[in-house]
Amino acid sequence: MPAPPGVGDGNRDAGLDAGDGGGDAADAAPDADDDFGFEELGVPDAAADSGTDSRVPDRPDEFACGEERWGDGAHCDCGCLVQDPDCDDGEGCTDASCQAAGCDVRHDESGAAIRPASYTCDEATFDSLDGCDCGCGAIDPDCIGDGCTEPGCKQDACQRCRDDEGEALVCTFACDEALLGDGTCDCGCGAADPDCSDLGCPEPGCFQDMCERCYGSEGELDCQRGNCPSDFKTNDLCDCGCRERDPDCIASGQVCLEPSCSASGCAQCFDDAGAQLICEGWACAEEPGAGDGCNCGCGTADPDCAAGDGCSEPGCLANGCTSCRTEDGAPMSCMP
Ligand SMILES: [Ca+2]
Ligand SMILES: [Ca+2]
Ligand SMILES: [Ca+2]
Ligand SMILES: [Ca+2]
Repeated sequence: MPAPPGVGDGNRDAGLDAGDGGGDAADAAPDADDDFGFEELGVPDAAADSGTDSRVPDRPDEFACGEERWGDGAHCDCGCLVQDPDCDDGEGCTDASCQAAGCDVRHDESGAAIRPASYTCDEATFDSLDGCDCGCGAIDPDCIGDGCTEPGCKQDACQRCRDDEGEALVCTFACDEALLGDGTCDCGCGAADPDCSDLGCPEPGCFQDMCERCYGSEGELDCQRGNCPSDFKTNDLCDCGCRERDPDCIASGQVCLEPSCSASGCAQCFDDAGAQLICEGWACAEEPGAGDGCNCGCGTADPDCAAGDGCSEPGCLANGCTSCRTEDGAPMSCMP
């Protein structure tokens, strides 16, 4: 199915892919054959690091660039006296003001970022703590752990986005910019379309009566109600994939409207035909929906449970449960 003009122009993906590459570089950091010898610097083994990315070693004192530049997961910082774990294996360089393949941000002897000639946005926006500027031809060091350079690109970290003529774009609007304010209410684009007069919805896959065109993460969708059970807004379970917000999801903060979507916090998940799917977060050894009875307390609902029966929170008890577990996941009686 071809992507519609509004969605999936590849920019977002391209940027994310680049970020992945940076993260992968962390694998290379603890290598024993590294030029700088992490062992000599007393950098603890990556496995002992308790940070969010356990592969990134602690920042050595010798690292001459801003501490947020070390192992940010996206940008290879060069000229920092110590090899940045974000640099791919064999790329980057460490001498002040050096230049090498793979460098995303170069730094001078003071550790300050050097603005490259390829940076096309106003120079005052470069590394000035004024927010992450995207689409500037080169990375703005204000972007930490994300950010993209191609004109028209958009990523979560971007605070200002631009097209190839330098005109401002709405970073959070994932559909074609031309759809903003064109007189037709576009929904599911990640940001509100003024054509919807506040009666549309921004979440990918969402539907409201006002919507005239609807988009999901893969492209345009029919503008129509989802196929969840008719009581999904009042059944006390967070239903996901229903195209409309379920008030039951407010407690979990979950907004997962696109059919077949799944996220932690979803108690029940549905596809576009209304068939129930296994949500993320299933925590029991039994297979959900395997026909082996209604397993309760498994983190998400077991489709084997009859409508209105069963429960998903560990430690819960409900009608129809054939197996139950404690808050710690241990088996327990289903008798109240
Ligand atoms: Ca970095
Ligand atoms: Ca900036
Ligand atoms: Ca529109
Ligand atoms: Ca519900």
